[in-house]
Amino acid sequence: MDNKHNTNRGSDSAMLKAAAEAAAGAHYIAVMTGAGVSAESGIPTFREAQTGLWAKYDPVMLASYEGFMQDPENVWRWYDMRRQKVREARPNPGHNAFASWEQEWRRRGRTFQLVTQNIDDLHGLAGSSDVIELHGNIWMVRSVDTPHSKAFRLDDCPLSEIPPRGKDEELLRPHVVWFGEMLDEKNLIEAFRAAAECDVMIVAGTSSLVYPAAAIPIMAKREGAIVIEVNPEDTSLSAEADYSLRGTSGELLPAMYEHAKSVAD
Ligand code: BJW
Repeated sequence: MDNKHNTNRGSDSAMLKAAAEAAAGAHYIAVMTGAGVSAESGIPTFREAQTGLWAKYDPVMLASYEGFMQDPENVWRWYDMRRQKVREARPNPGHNAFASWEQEWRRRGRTFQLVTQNIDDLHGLAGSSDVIELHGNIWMVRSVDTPHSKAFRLDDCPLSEIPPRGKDEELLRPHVVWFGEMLDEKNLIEAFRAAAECDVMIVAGTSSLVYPAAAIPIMAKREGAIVIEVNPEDTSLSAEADYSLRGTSGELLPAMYEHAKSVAD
């Protein structure tokens, strides 16, 4: 596909309407979200210079198996803090727009598939019913020692023991994907399938720096989909996207959804 829309970077309402009209014609919309979509719910992102988690904490120590095995208590204290923030958080208008969009597209007999890198479950809480969680879920845990151990939900928040242990006193770890770890194969296949089959992919609130998630919109584009990015900042995807809308997801996604709904046939 050519890059004819690629000069469409910015925040004016004509551009937003053009992107919404492209989405309105889609029989299959796929979505990829990242930490920025939850920023307006009070959850910090990772890579923002002042406020991002990686500005304050070392990713190798907190988001790798090696860091966890070196100091499980330290890693669990960090996850316990984040679990408490997530527990207090509520979905924002960006999450709500995607939930309404899914419902509306299904009502019209069309397909809407949401893929997220977020572990906070806020899309589910907003009402999205079919969410592929590429990097896991902050409420799920599993035994660190037993390969392929079954994950289960741990609601205790704040945690009453750090690090938490299972029934047989085994050490538990968050059921999330750390650097150097494989993503769940079934989730990854489904996400790439959505990229191959969709007509439009909306990419919101991600720096598009972390792989393999960042390859999913690129694949959608190569397979002929129109890619719409929503982000206040330029990212490594912006040059590839057909429309790169500058603004927050809480502000732009409801407006884009409302316009797409009003013009969809
Ligand atoms: C707003 C906003 C508002 C703000 N509205 N927007 C190929 C090439 C290069 C490297 C690799 C590669 N393949 C693998 C790698 C290595 C690595 C990787 O990608 N490293 C890069 C950093 C270079 N990948 C992996 O290790 C992955 N595993 C893997 O590939 O396995 C195979 C393998 C194994 C062994 C060897 C080799 C290969 C696993 C990656 C797991 C990532 N895990 C984390 C932690 C999850 C658990 C947790 O949360 O605790 O996932 S790291 C962190 O980054 C988290 C996020 O999901 C992920 C992405 O971040 P995201 O969502 O994009 O957030 P930010 O902060 O980066 O961006 C926020 C954006 O929002 C910004 O753009 C803002 O502007 C915007 N924003 N407010 C809208 N209101």
